[in-house]
Amino acid sequence: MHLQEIAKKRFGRKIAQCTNEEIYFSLLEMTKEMAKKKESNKGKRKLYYISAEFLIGRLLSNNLINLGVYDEVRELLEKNGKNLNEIEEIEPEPSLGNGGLGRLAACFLDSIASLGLNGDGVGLNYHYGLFKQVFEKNLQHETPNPWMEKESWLHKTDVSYEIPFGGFTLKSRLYDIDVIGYENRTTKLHLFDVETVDESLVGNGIDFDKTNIAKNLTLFLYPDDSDDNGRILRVYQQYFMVSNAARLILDEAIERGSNLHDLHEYAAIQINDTHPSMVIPELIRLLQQHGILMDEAIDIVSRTCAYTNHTILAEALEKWPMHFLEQAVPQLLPIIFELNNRVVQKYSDRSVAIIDEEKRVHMAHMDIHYGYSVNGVAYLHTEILKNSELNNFYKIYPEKFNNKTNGITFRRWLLHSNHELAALIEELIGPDFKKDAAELEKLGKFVDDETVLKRLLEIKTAKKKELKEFLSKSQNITLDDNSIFDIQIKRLHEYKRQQMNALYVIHKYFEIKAGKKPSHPITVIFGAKAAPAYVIAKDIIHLILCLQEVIGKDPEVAPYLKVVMVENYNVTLAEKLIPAADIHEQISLASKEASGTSNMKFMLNGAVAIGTMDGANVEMHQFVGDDNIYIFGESSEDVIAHYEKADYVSREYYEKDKDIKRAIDFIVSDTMTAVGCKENLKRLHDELLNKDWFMTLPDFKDYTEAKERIYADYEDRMAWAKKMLVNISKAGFFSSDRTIAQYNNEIWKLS
Ligand code: 26Q
Repeated sequence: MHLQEIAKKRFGRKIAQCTNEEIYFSLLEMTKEMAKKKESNKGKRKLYYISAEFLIGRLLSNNLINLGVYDEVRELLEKNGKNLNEIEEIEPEPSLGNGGLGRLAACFLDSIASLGLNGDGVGLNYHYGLFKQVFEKNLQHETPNPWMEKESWLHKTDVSYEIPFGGFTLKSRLYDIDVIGYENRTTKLHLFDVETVDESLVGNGIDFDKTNIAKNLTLFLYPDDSDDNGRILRVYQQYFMVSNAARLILDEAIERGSNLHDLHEYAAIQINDTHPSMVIPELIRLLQQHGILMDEAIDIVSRTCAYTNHTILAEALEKWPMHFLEQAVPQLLPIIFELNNRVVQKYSDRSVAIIDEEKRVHMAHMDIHYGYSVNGVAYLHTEILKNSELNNFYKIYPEKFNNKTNGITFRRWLLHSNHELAALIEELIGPDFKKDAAELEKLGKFVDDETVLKRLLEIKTAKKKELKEFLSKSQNITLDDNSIFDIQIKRLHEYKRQQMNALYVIHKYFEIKAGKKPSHPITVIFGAKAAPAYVIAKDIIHLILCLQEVIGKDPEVAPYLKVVMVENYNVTLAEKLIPAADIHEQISLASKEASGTSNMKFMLNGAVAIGTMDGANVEMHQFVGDDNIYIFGESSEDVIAHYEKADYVSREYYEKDKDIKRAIDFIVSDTMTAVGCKENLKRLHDELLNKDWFMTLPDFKDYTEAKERIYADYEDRMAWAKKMLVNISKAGFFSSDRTIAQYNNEIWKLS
């Protein structure tokens, strides 16, 4: 290691005399150099994971861990009076994703590199990424997040293409980030950018001129998690991404010996949700330009592309109005028409057409007809796709459908975020779990070992204290580390039902006022960004922030119950919150959460879930059994039946259940309107009373009972520690190394 030489050369000083910032830049340079020396896989068939989002988080510590030099660096710095944790804090977090889908793509790259597979990621280099969230007067506001600094993990390359749009072309530029695998090779994250982008276009908050495509194309990530507020700018972004990706794929294939007729032997393309779906017609267009006829071009592309679905919310399945495509990418229209004609001629069922009667193009339909694989992201999710949501397609192509339950990288979510727990595990079962997550099962033999259980509890307490200190310094939040940390962190969406958790808080507030004090104080922690245009989601944030203030100021309740909403929830905060959690909330309306991935991170860190039978919770439940997860609520079958029969009336629950009425009415009480905005609170009150589309009220009673059970069980510390241990020992299945090995064996078949 030559950190000292780099520091000397760059700053003319010894490490001990450098500022933390100077050390950070020296480490950046050192890591980048070490990455360059690592080999990447040069096999024949190469994977291109195309995704509009790669929520990679900070990279320094993970890279040091994966290079195997973390401890060495930490010790060297310590000897020189420096602290690596403080240096980590200097790195800005690239916010190139909204939530689960983007973070999954980042975990997948880590696993692809660590398993030494031949595969790269391809996406866009958003200058401001996702907005930064600021709270003012208990409301969310959005500001830009300028994460790119003069010196960062990005390498400028000499790859550049002319990308044609309706009426103009844009010149692209490729930037690469090295993805360093664990003790293995590297791959690349390719991020395309436009040379003409102009950051001064951004005015108030995150407002900017939406029409100036040359200047705005890669300014922001579309800040929308699953509500279809699609705008034409997003079409421009998507086409820019896939046209660049397609050129890169063809260039690389040709360079490695392909004659393009055999493209599928050189490339596998994974389409991450429908955001990159235009790669299908674009590749066909480019193959035609290389002299390949339509029939064959379609055949080649269909052997190359595979599609992953991440949602069953109908409103989130992208359908672009034809006139958007006509304006932005007219060159694709003849191809999309042809693809649709072939479908319509073959199948009389209109529901499987690509273009519908309202002249909207259904991107997922194109993927399913012209891709060779369609996968869901958890067992239940895939079953719902096959049996209801995409049943008409499943009937045509049963062989294309398969499940790939999501996973997370244990490097970031255990080795990095919880060194203490990783060290204990290593002491108990040796180091093999770092490469083979299934090894965690071996922890099972310690379930009755009191010394081990006590150490688990000590580590949890230490992580709670660490979080307390961090939030106190960074957000001026005071936590009681003797309280139960009950955490819900994820994008704000009605189907994820943060509002149900908030209603429970109100319920508990009344119970405490009535003298029913919990044995342990409870801290309910939220972290969530709402899409700027998603009004009800923002109202729910407002409700939570108002509750935080009301309860915080109430001397009767505050010693027993605290609500905290952390500002600007992101990957870095998740890394600090998850290891500190006692309880995690996975309370989506059954059938709506495709998988969830924070559930896996919490489990791995020894937190216990309260959740519905939804997404990957179903598999977690199967692994840990009834004693180690708190399941409540209606089943996905019942929920789907309610929607089919349209028989749910929220007001009936409000009228017949006194607890529900009391909690809902509190939202518009004088106590609340004294700290909040009456209009917002009233709108949310009306929504719950008259609509409640995601059925919080039918599950409320069951949820309350499950909460009481889980809090009561927390009191028996040894029994609780046993639950923690069982959760950790069963988390191995949720390693993204397992997920990626399955993608490779069953879909990509890389050579
Ligand atoms: C769609 C249309 C227009 C604009 C934006 C969008 C859009 C943007 C982001 C649609 C969806 C997303 C993100 C979806 C997402 O994060 N889904 C989550 O994916 C995770 C990984 O598979 C799952 O664990 C979660 O259950 C799922 O919600």
